[in-house]
Amino acid sequence: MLLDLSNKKILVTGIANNRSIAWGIAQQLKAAGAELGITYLPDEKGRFEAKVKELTAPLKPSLFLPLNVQDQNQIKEVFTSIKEKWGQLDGLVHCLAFAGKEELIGDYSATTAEGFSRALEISAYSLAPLCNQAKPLFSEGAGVVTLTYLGAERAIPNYNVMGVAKAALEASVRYLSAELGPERQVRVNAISAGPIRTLASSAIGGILDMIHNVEEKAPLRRTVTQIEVGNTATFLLSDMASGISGQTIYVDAGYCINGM
Ligand code: IMJ
Repeated sequence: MLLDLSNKKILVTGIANNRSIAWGIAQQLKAAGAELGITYLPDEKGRFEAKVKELTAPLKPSLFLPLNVQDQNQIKEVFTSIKEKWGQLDGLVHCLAFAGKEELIGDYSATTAEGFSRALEISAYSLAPLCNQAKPLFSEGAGVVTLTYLGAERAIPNYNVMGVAKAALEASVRYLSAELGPERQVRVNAISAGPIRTLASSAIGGILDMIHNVEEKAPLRRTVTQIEVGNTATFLLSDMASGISGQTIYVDAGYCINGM
């Protein structure tokens, strides 16, 4: 085994279906020997719960919990369960984002205050309260990984308020890194993934053009897979990455180095 995560207990958020980047991450963490906790977004019909439960069953998660980050009580309950079951936490994987469909098309200047607040609350702010609750449980050398996108630093068509949210998320990674590092060597990093066909991207106009553009122009002349992002997350949560914190690591087939 290239990377050893045995004896590490890691919470993975943001699995919606078998195309989720969080699913690629969970599979690779498990392959490296980690013990997993999985969260799902609770909805009235329990659709995500059933789907995510079936999908993740082969990974034998020792915790399977509802988590809507807009509900502070659910955040608290997740970490109460972790404290009871594990007593500590070695890794936290944050793969949560949401903006209203109408916010992801057309003019950025048309973003409403409510749309802006919701996108930033779910996609950026949520990392802070999760880290805050996890803080007393983090073991020496524990790691936090979140997902970002190039739209945080470049104006990418239609990414709009999500770009602003990802910029806030990347800045949060630096502030959380500064906060969590000193006491117990906890590291916080972001992975900037290239475009992948997922639930979060399939609904978006122009995603296929974006993918074709990457296939033509990225140094590797292809897109990346959820598994490749999963391998990088596994590395970042392993002791092999003990000197890396506060960074945005690009897993994008080299796309972002291009001038045009
Ligand atoms: C999203 C919007 C516009 C352009 C986009 C994307 N490109 C890529 C994405 C070029 C790659 C996917 N991405 C990086 C995201 O962060 C997506 C977040 C997202 C997607 C949806 C779709 C369905 C919905 N709300 C969403 N909120 C966030 O209702």
